[in-house]
Parts: sequence; structure tokens; C-alpha cells
Amino acid sequence: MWPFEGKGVWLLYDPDRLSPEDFMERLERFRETLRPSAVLVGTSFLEGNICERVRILKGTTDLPVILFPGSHYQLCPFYDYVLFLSLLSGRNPEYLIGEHVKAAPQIKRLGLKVIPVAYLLIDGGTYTATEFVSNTKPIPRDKPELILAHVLAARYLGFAAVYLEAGSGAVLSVPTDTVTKVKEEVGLPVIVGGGIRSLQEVDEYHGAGADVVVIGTAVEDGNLKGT
Ligand code: 1GP
Repeated sequence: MWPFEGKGVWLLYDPDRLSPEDFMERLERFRETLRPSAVLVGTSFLEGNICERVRILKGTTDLPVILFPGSHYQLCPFYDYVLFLSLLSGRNPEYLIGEHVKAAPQIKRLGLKVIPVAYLLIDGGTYTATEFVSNTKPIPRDKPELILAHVLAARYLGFAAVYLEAGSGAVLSVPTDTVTKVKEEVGLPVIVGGGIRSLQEVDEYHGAGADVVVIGTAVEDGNLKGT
């Protein structure tokens, strides 16, 4: 099933932080209130073998499991989709095309379905792991015209979706009016994540035009407000 049908909530599973069993316990705890539509598997840190954890996860959830890759080392056969992310906000060729070239033959061999996604890091008021690992700078949050120029370029380049990322644990999540402007500008599916900690924010983002809201830390910590 195409993962952009209706308004979605994707729960981020970081195999570096939780066992699949512990993550599934969190997922069940929030299933009723959040109604998650997919599990996103991602870590910006670990480059080792996460496949065993993903295999167990895939065997225990009925939700689609989507890779949100930090590196081509994280590919394995158990994903329903791979977000083929290009870090368009940055100017590091490794995350614009280098990783993709390393990943492509493996993706073909494994027969995985990819979704080409323009990934935009937007300043979330703190220095994030994504910034550190990718060695790129985020787009200033008070420069919507710059953000819009990036998403327009993403559309002209043929990306299938746009991911607005404030970074895991961001102090400031992506401004809702930016989400609205991005949606109006390109009409592509919009994914938003980073620093989202309440059900109210999930509703606000959906109302602002986001197709998918991603939640990691708040669910991982069992600390989502409004539940
Ligand atoms: C996914 O990086 C986010 O886009 C996850 O952020 O951990 O702050 O929810 P949180």
C-alpha cells in the first residue's frame, strides 16, 4: 500500500536505542490515540547490522516498515519501502548522490521499492545528530523563501515527496506556516518531523497541510502529551 494515503503518523524506531520488543510495547501503548500508519526505521549513528532487529520488527507488526536511511549499510530485505533521501538542504555530495550510488545496486538486488524524497533540514534551535553526521548546515527557520526555493527545485528534479526535518530532539519543530507554504507551493506529499511532542501538534500539522507527521523521541520516552 502506498504510504501517503490520507493523513498519516509514522513512528520512528531507532534500532540503536530500543529492542524491537520494547518499541512494539510503545507502539501498542500509543496505537489507539495516534493511529500510526507506518513504522519508520532510522538512526543517524549506527552503521552496523540492524537487519536482525528489523527482521524481528517486521515479523511482529502489521504496519508497513519503511527505511529512513542514515547510510547504505542499513539496507536489508525486510522493508516495504526505502525513502531514497537526498539531503537537499546541504551541500555535501555524499548525501546528495554518493550514498545513493552505493545503495542502488543493493536496492535492485533486494527488489526494494523506493520513494525519492527531498530531505530538508530546517534549524530546530539545537545542534542535531543529522547536522553533525552529515556535516551540513540546516536552512534558517526564518527564511521561508529559501525553504520554498529548495522544495521547488525538488519538484523540478522529480522527487515524489518532501521531508521537512527539524532534527531528532529539536527544541523548535518546523513552523506550521512553513508546512502550509510548502504544500501550497509544490503539492507533493509533505512529511514533517523533529521535536513533535503532543497530539495537538500532530493535529496542527495535519491541518497545516502535512501528509505525514513523524514522532520519535516522545513515543520512545513514553512521554507524548495529550495521551
Ligand atoms: C524524525 O527526527 C525526527 O523526522 C524524529 O524526531 O525524535 O524529535 O521525534 P523526534
